Amino acid sequence: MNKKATFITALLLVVCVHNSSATLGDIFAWGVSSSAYQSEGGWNAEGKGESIWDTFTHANASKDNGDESGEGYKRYTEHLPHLVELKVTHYRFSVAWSRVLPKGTKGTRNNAGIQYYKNLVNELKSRGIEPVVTLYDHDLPQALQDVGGWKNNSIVDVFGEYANLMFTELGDSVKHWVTFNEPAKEALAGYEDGTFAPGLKESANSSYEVAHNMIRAHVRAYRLYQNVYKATQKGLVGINLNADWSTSMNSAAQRGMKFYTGWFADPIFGNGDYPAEMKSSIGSDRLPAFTQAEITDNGGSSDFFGVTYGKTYIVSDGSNDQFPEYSYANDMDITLTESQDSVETSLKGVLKWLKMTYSNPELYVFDGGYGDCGTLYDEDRIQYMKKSMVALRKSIREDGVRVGGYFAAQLIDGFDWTEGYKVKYGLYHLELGNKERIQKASARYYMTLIENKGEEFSYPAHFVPDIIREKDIFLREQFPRNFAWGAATAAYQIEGAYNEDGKGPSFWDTFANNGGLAFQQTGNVACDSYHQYKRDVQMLVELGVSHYRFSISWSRVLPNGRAESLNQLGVDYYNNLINELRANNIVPMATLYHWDLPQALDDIGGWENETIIDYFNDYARICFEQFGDRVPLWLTFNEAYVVTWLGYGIGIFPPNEHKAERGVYNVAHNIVRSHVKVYHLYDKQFRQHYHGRVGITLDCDWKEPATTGAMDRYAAERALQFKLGWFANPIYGNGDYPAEMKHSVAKKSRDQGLSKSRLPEFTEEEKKMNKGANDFFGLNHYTTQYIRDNYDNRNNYEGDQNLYTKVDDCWPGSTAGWLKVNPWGLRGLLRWIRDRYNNPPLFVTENGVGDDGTLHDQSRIDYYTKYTNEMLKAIKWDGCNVVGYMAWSLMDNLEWTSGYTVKFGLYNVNFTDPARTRTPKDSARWYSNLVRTNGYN
Ligand code: GBE
Repeated sequence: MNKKATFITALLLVVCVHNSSATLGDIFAWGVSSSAYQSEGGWNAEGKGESIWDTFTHANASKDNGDESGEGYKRYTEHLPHLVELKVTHYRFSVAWSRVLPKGTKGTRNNAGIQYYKNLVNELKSRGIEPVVTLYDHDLPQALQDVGGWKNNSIVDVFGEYANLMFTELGDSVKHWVTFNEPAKEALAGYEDGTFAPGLKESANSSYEVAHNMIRAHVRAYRLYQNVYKATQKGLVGINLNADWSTSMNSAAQRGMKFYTGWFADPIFGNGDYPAEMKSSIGSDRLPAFTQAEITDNGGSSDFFGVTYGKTYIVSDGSNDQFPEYSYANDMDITLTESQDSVETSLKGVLKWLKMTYSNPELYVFDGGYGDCGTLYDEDRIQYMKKSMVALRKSIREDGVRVGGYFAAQLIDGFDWTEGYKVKYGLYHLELGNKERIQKASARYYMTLIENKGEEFSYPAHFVPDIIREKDIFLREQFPRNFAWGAATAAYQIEGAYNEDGKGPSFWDTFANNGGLAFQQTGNVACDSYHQYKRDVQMLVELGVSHYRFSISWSRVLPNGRAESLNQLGVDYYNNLINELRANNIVPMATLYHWDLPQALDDIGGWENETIIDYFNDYARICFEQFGDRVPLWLTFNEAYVVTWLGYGIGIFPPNEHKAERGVYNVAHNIVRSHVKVYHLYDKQFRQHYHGRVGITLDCDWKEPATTGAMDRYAAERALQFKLGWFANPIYGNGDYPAEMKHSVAKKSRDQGLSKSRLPEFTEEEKKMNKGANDFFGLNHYTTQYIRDNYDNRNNYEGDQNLYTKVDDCWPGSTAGWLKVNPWGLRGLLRWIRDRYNNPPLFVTENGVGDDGTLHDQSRIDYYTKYTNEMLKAIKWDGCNVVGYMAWSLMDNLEWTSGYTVKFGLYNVNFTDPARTRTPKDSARWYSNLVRTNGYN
């Protein structure tokens, strides 16, 4: 090897070593961004003047506005813990010009507004966080707009005065200034297509004028700082520009880069003038010209290059007359289609292009942000940030780009300019009602990223729980052989014949006939299944299911609820139904109590009166005697929680009692004891003859902690214990109420000054009887909520839990207001039951979704597909002992207080037709296929 070659090798080595050893941590500012109009609210608080965004949003009352937004103005100190938690080194916020100068000009100073930003800066500094202050983020004072805004040349002076004020007031503490945020966006959206304030639909001519003055205003502020403040304050002044990328850098793409980014960047970072591509295409009559002095002044008028990177496009030359005359698109003359390339490509491409085009400026990377519907477990945003990091590392190490900092967008969900509150960008969720902030998974990712100084790290489970991470995997496997597929109904919802053949009234008959249901509807006829049970069974045959879950109407069998009133015609009805099922090889699963208490028993106190335990036992005995030879699966109760809480707590269901403090606990106590007694009755007297099995159906939504923090995890556990464990822990657990529940109610009771807990106690004997009083677990499941720890000062069943409950903004709704679609919740709940109750054999006894009854019910097919697939994951991956699944419901029916307005059926029922004709929906065909194939191939 000759000397020269060695020298070159050594040189290369030095260069390589230098690049690969560049650690992101050494050189990085790690920040997060926000912007005034998007987050401050307080739009007219303490002397703030109106901005063009106030005017623009107020012009259309039906649109969202930033009036209150996250109440950042009032609650800015609440940002601080988030910033500290993230361990950001820098926080970038923008000043609302009209908050410090209400009418924009220096004579209109508002001390309260100035003080607000001073306080914010001081609070940041005291926590070691450097402020990065943007002077202008789209919110021009309206008073300035009234005299022409950015089109009036005098705005350059006025902006200079505003900048001067901010440098004077805050400059001692602020080392990074950004004059403008994304000016190209405003020039185009505000003046040509009108989607941004001031909402003008003029032409590109206006956009060019506006941009011209923005550039001059930037230069004015920059030079002012250099001349007056730099020596003492020693800060940096830059600008933040947009940049998109294209899949290949052909001449059209190059023109596109110059039109969008170069428009501002060539004057400020390049030769001081507009790009040649723009000048030649637009022409001097439409593109304003800089004077020679301005060109000189423009060049080099920025200490750093802030860039908001966007998307990657496939770019080609535009075709003739594709765009309107005098439009920016026509001037630029390119055709864009969005490419599937990831942000990794766009960011790396953009940074390298900026380096090459503008002589290697120091770049501040302002994440464009990832907009979504606002889920708390925002894995997609994490993936987006992760890819950005890959690009950043490569840009620094392979392309030698100088990066001074990375800023995630945004700190908190807020007002998105064009999308209002529909699209969210925050690392922290903003609860629109109470303005609470909730840490999202992306915040956990970002704080870990900062901790690792931008290096790759393995992805800990605590960012996003595995059930959520695996939600988009579709499992193509079979259900176990002999898996029980069925459909479910309930007596009051389908039978009708409410006073026929000797049937006595239940308290739902009374409630409905007193006008308690929507539109004064009743179950008097319902689906007329009392007369059409053969058609019902035919539908089950069409579906190909092996099981039918129906309920027995207590007051049809025992009109006054008591054994003495046995009604043979009622017994005959169920015999007929059961025989018809058996004749068609369908296994009957009978629920003894699906909410329809005989009115006569309600008259003596219903479930509050413990004599009910014996009445229920007599009723159960009669059912076992009459039907037990042909019914192998029994459920004592449907949804003990609903019977208790809706009937006796919030009183929206009969008997409409409001006894949330104590009564509900007694009702639940009687229900558990009723179930246990009936279980032992069957066990002792019927099992040896009939070999059937007895369980109870409990309903529970999944309760996901809103964050993975310990307090929220305890809170979610508490929520599950209070709702499901209340009944399940005695029957499937240790025989007693859950420890969490006993503790919590006892404490609240003590705080209230009571000598004894409001929660009743089981005797030791009862606990022994409770424990194991089941042959299987019946679970109704529909939806999910997030849970946060939150002190609740009410002394009642809800207050005892100390929770804050919310749903995810991304979960689709349904016609049932309470039912948000969240399939992975089922898997979470099945695993929880597996862990808490020793993996009992479990039937999902109800699951389904409500709509308006359409025959083409794709949303129901989607719901069933995803929920059953999560159930399959629970079986295959988690070992949950799920043995069957009953779709709710076989047919549209009386949806309790909602009447016939919400439809859950696989079959449509025509309720205006006296014949109550049933028609299969698309979901019925879909379900029969699932049942036939027993899984997903
Ligand atoms: C089941 O309950 C029932 O067992 C079944 O009979 C019913 O048809 C099916 O779900 C569909 O709802 O004012 O709208 O918020 C909420 C599921 C009422 C649990 C809805 C009662 C959920 C309990 C009243 N809830 N339901 S509101």
